[in-house]
Amino acid sequence: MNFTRAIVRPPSASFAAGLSSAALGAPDVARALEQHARYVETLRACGLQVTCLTPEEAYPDGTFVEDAAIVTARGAVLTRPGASSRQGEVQSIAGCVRQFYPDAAVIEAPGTLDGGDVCEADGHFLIGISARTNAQGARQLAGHLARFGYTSGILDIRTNPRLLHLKSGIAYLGDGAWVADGSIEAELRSQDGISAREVISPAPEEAYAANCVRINDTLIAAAGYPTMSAALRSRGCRVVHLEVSEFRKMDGGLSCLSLRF
Ligand code: CIR
Repeated sequence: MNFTRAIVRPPSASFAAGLSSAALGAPDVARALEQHARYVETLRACGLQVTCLTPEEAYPDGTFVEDAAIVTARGAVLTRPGASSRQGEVQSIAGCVRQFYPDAAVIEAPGTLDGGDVCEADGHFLIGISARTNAQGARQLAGHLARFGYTSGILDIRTNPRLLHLKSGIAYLGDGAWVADGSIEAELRSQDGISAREVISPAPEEAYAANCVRINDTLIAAAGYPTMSAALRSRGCRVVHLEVSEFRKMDGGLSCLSLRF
């Protein structure tokens, strides 16, 4: 998909009160705002028109906008995040999503779904069942995607302690190339409906760098993971590295910070 737009929301003053299992200490909100500003500049430099929502103190995790909606070339779905503290984020972003997708579908209770568990590869969607996304949510999303004319497949990552979300461990780079954490590579390769002709697997100490984002001809990757950077660069595509240390402290990464469409 060629992206022309993105939706983002800078972190709010309450950012440090969000959910985290990272045990890396509290994030510095001022530094997070700077890192977010560089992220937005990079999206703009990739040619995207960026809609920047107002930070909301009521939702410390609200900067991770990717979890609140699935946006595709053919339609959108507003999610129902698995963490109850995050469910209000959907209402808060719905008006903006509906400006671009007036008919956006919704995930309904008892289904739960986080956008971080959804990875598109050339019109096929991998949906992770995780601590946040349940089977009903995954099934509802698969139904909406089928209506849009897309196919999908489900991966169960509940027993994988390394992954909060599916996209904590995989990223699609295009042309059958993936990044995949070693703990999920075999399962990825065995999925029907995708081509995995090349899989880059980060070294265990660089596992966080698996979460990268392709925006048209540019790959945005986390700064500070040299082996992964070398592997991405060797593919010949343009790679931009961004510091996201403060988002990592809150279990978030590059993909979670935007909705791209
Ligand atoms: C959370 O635990 O929900 C947030 N602190 C981090 C969400 C990161 N989102 C993502 O990976 N898609």
